[in-house]
Amino acid sequence: MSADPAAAPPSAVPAVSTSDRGLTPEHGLRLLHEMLRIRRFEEKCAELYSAGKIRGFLHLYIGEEAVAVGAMRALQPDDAVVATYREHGHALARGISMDRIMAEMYGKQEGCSRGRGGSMHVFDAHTRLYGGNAIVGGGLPIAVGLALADKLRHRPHVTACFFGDGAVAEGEFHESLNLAALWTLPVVFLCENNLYAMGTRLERAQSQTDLATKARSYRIPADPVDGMDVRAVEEAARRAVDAVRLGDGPIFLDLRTYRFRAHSMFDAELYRDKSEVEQWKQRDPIATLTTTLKDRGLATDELLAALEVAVSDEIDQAVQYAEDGAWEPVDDLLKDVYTPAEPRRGGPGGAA
Ligand SMILES: Cc1ncc(C[n+]2csc(CCOP(=O)(O)OP(=O)(O)O)c2C)c(N)n1
Repeated sequence: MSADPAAAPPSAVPAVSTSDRGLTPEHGLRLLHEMLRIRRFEEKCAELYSAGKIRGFLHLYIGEEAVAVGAMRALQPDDAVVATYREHGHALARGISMDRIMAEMYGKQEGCSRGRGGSMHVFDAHTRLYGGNAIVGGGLPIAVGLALADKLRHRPHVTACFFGDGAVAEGEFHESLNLAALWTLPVVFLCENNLYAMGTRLERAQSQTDLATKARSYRIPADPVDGMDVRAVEEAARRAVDAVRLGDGPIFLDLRTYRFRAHSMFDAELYRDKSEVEQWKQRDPIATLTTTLKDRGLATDELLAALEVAVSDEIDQAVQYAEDGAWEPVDDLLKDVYTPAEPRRGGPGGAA
């Protein structure tokens, strides 16, 4: 693999680094717990996929946990979230129960999308998590629409829009950033820049690989952030969310991260060297935070072991919940597919 600047681990980028700032044990352990829940949940999902319990597509977020966990901490319960098909972590960090997410993975009707969405379409109106979207870039106009609605109704909410670096190649990205800036909409654009769109490396598809520059061309303030450092993400997201809530328009964060696993369960990973993956694993956000907590005497081995046990118990319970769940009855399959027909205005076949 070439030694271009984009290939360097994010220690080379001007990141907001917070690792030496005041970190309480409660806060640190909470961040670690959230990231561990995502990591172990997805490891279990990979296992269940091989066992044929989870079917369809499965895209793992392993390696990128600091982004969802750090960013989600900056949001209020009434804020809106839009994510991609790699969204299990966002759903967990947003507070949707692991039981309902696992049931969704199984396709059971107890799932948060009633089993109709599966891995790529985790949705929960209650927490304002508006998906999960299989279409690359598809979440961006939805986020702009949500923010427009909030603005028109004078609601003080922010929309957090997560998307991958691959989405910047889509027209929707440009249309969305343009309108969000033009109409001063309350959106935080969170680009999960893991350098690859499936097997296509950023610089193979983009003439401008500095994504913040793209955002700035729409007069949107934009910064790169170390996406492997959960505290840096949290701090950058908090600053962005607070500023956006004041009403000055959107902000863009280029979160430099890396996925440790394949793009999906069908990917031989012929486009990147194992050594590159290993290099990024040195910056594993979970290992990094664990070391910080231990070095500063904020967590003991016993405490960390107890955290693992708690996560493992939660996963066991979620799997049981999904196993015990029900399939949607065949008679209901067309329910909610179409809206009920309304009588035509102007009589049969008449014009409106
Ligand atoms: C509009 C559209 N084009 C192509 C695809 C096929 N596709 C699925 S995932 C993907 C790569 C997207 O990469 P990125 O946005 O960087 O997100 P990541 O998978 O790295 O999280 C592509 C091209 C799609 N789902 N939607």
